[in-house]
Amino acid sequence: MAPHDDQPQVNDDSIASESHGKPISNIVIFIAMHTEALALVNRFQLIEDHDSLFPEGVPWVRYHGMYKDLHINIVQPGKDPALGVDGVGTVSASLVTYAAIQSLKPDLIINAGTAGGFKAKGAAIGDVFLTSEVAFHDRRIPIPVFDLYGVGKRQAFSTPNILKELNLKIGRLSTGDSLDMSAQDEASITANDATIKDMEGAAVAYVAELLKVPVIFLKAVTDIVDGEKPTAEEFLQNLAAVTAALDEAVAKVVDFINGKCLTKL
Ligand code: FMC
Repeated sequence: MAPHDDQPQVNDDSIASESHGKPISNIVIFIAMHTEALALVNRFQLIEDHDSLFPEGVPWVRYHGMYKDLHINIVQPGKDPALGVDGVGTVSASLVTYAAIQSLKPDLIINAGTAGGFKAKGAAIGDVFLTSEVAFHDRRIPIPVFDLYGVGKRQAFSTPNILKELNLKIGRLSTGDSLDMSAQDEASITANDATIKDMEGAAVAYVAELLKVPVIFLKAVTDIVDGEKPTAEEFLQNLAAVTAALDEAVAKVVDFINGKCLTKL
């Protein structure tokens, strides 16, 4: 793991500065897949919102409720209307994150989900990573400055105390709209110095930055990208067990957040 990943980042003062001094009261947890969210919905005893804040007819889902002193909202893209599968990927992640921030005005966003991990960078199945930095690996625009726009590197909100107290791993996350990895993706992921790869993180970071809401990422490793097994097979095989590890980690983070202000994370 690169040593710079362990250095606490300085958080952007423009982000929700007015809420830095008071305890966090309202959080949005964006989770792409229903399987990944189910245990958390049950654990926090959240109820599905039927009088939706979202535009009529969209499949987006919100579960909400009070847990200790926190209003918790879990938001999801829901099922694709035509195909009935979870709306994974960057397009729906940005839309749902945007709509959730607009209507719920959260103090903090957590993007929780699964990811592929690179064993060469220290990842193993079931590890839960907190992310220091996110970037895209499939937005190649080889024109000066557009190239940097495409990569879209962004810092996660710095949470040195969560990292220390909860004994999580830390690494950089690279996001693209494919589960598999082309040779070009691989080169970009290496350039991004990423330990894990997913299909939503950098998109959620983009929207959070636009709307000035701090965001953190909790990603549990379902498959080893630089391993022997085919990704899709390994992902499906480990999804249930790894989701349980993700659930534990999110619950610990939520317990840690309760009663604290952003600067204490
Ligand atoms: N590559 C990209 N995404 C994922 C992954 C991998 N090796 N393993 N798990 C994921 C995540 C993505 O973020 C999606 O939400 C879902 O799981 C796979 O469709």
